[in-house]
Amino acid sequence: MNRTLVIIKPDAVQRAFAGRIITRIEEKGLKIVAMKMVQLDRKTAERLYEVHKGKSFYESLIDYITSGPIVAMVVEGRDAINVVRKLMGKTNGAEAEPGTIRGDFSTGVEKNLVHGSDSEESFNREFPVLFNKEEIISYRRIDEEWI
Ligand code: DAT
Ligand code: MG
Repeated sequence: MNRTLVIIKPDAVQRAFAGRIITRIEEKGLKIVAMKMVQLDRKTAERLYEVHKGKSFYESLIDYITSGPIVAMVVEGRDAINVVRKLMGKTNGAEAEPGTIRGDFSTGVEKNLVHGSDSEESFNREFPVLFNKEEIISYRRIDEEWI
């Protein structure tokens, strides 16, 4: 079992894909243990994306991620980090496989709908940018023993 931080990015909220993205996570058998809609200020966005500071796309990425509401989630399950990365598809929507979220709904490299932590270390760094520990809810889903 591990946890990952998932963000439904501003383009996905604007294009009304939030529900479909949540559904894919749920139907895969992963469990949402925290969720909220927020609009990031620049300071928070800079913390979230600090590993990209100095890259050519950094300023544009901060403009984009702060441009509208996002839905942030903590998702739990067996190998959740890798499973979510597979559901998302490659960073560039034009290269992402059909059947993945980015492969089905995006052709962009920046406007690519969704974020998922890429490692446990990234999750541990990203999670406190958006959530307090108290916001995680421990509960059993009734289908857990079947997944
Ligand atoms: P991922 O979101 O697949 O983990 P990443 O961590 O390399 O990808 O980059 C973070 C975000 O930055 C990515 O979702 C979109 C943006 N980005 C990455 N590479 C980019 C590029 N070459 N041009 C513009 N935006 C880029
Ligand atoms: Mg990344």
